[in-house]
Amino acid sequence: MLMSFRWYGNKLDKIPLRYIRQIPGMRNVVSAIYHIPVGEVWPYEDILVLKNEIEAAGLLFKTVESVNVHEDIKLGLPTRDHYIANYCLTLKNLAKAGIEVVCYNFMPVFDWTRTELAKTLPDGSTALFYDEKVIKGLEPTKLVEDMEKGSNGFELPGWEKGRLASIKKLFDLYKDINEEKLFGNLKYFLEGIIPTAEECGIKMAIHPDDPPWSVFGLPRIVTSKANLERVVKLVDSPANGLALCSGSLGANPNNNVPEIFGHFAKMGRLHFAHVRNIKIYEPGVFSETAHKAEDSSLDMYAIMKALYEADFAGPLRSDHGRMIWDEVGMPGYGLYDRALGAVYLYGLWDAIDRCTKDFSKSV
Ligand code: DNO
Repeated sequence: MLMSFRWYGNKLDKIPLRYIRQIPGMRNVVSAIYHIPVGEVWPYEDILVLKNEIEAAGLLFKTVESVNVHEDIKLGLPTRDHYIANYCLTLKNLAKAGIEVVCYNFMPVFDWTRTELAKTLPDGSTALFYDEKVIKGLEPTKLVEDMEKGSNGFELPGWEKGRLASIKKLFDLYKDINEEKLFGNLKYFLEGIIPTAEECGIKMAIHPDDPPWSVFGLPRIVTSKANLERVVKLVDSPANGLALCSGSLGANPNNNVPEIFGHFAKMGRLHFAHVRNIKIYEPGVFSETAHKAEDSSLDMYAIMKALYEADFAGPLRSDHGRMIWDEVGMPGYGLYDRALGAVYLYGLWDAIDRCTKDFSKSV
């Protein structure tokens, strides 16, 4: 397991790399090139500048999150071939710079969705919160406004201004796209990029939909074990893998998160793990929480054990954290709680490792 931390680069992120380096056990940075619009090729030189900066801080840069997929690809428009060709060029440039895993998602229009960015929890910390009832009564454009207002002045990942400017037009275009069509468009995309990924040694990792159900009537397909199984078989190659996210999948209590992590890790298709906890209050209503089981709905120990038992060697990052200790940061992506989260996960991993090894020595 390669303990990792997401960083938005020196322009968008206010956390210095040297702080990240001081988190015990932290080795790898997950980042991206943010100034290139979705669909355009990431220049090799820009990737190299980022890599050099990260390496100069004593960290590795092996994982990219995300190379976003142009909406025309998800919609299956004729222009998709151009964007797929560009995507392949970006993958080649990333591979040349030593990147091993590329995360992406296939959610129409919106990336992750929340109805509140700073819900106060009983201990006074704030966390991201989702309430399906609120979504039902909301115009999508109002949600975009609310996300922007609550962002503490940061540009939220997946909620970049340019991408959401033409939201009304996008909703019209998606009218005829149901889940089956979206699966077809994902297959077409994978058929276009996986040969390049194989050739240059990149492992593609699709992120589950967050939350894992349809939002505003838009189709969402990366939602359950059965659908994940279908995704990895669309193009049956080890390069076509998953970035499983416990908080995204776990928002649906029918998803057995440790079992799903273990299953795909053993299959060799889990290329990236996002591990965080959530608390489900009622169906479709959840907030993000600290990792301890008594505060939340998911079992971090069971998830880490499933990864350990599958010999998971890929990058793993703590995910959205709460805002604690008066930190003012990008919602979900402050320093303190994500650092606590990473160390909690590392502690579990070490304890599982020690128990396993000490036990095997004593028999
Ligand atoms: C949000 C993240 C997502 C994720 C993308 C992957 O905080 O989990 O934006 O990076 O969906 O492409």
